[in-house]
Amino acid sequence: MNITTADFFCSYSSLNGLPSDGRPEIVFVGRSNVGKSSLLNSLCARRGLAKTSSTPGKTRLINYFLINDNLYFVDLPGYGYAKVGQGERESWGKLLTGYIQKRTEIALVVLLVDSRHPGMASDREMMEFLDYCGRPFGIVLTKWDKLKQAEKSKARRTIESCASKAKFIVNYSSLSGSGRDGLLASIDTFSQ
Ligand SMILES: Nc1nc2c(ncn2[C@@H]2O[C@H](COP(=O)(O)OP(=O)(O)OP(=O)(O)O)[C@@H](O)[C@H]2O)c(=O)[nH]1
Ligand SMILES: [Mg+2]
Repeated sequence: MNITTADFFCSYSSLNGLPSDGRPEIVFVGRSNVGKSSLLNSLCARRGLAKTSSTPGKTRLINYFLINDNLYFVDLPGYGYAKVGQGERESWGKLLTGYIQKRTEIALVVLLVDSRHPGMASDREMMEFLDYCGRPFGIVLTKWDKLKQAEKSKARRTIESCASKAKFIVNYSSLSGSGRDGLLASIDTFSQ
């Protein structure tokens, strides 16, 4: 898949009013600060398209990006951020699970897992939930550039042992763009 155009489309704070044009949606989910927005910018080769931050909890809305005029990349708020209040966390949780459960346009969920902490309970729960909802999902191990060689092998073994339902597992560095071609090819397969 070759991305020729990538534009911010719209942000939504609820499931009401999401686009109804039937374009397939590729959704990026994962813990807060795992690198979802950075991955999106790296894939689209557009720095600053999605807002990133070293502080968790940056993305607070459902953000739609129109890709090549024929599909959407969707950037979601992260889960597992302890510092937001309980009420806010619950409302994000409901938005996230409601979106994944109800949105029939979802063609693929890309679940981002921090390669330094593979196999966390919250990520395993998300995999179970995606499977329960019948959503095809693949895994991206983020921040791959931060790992030493021995850690890389260990991270792969750990994620492979707990992600048997994943359609693919890609090691990714948004800094260098390594993993980009492989991930774009996988996305292509699911967005037809
Ligand atoms: N070294 C390295 N840093 C990364 C990579 N991807 C993301 N980061 C950094 O991780 C931090 C969080 O990145 P974001 O893309 O904002 O994470 P997010 O998942 O969108 O976070 P929320 O919107 O808060 O849920 C930023 O400081 C990024 O620069 C990567 O591949 N390598
Ligand atoms: Mg974000």
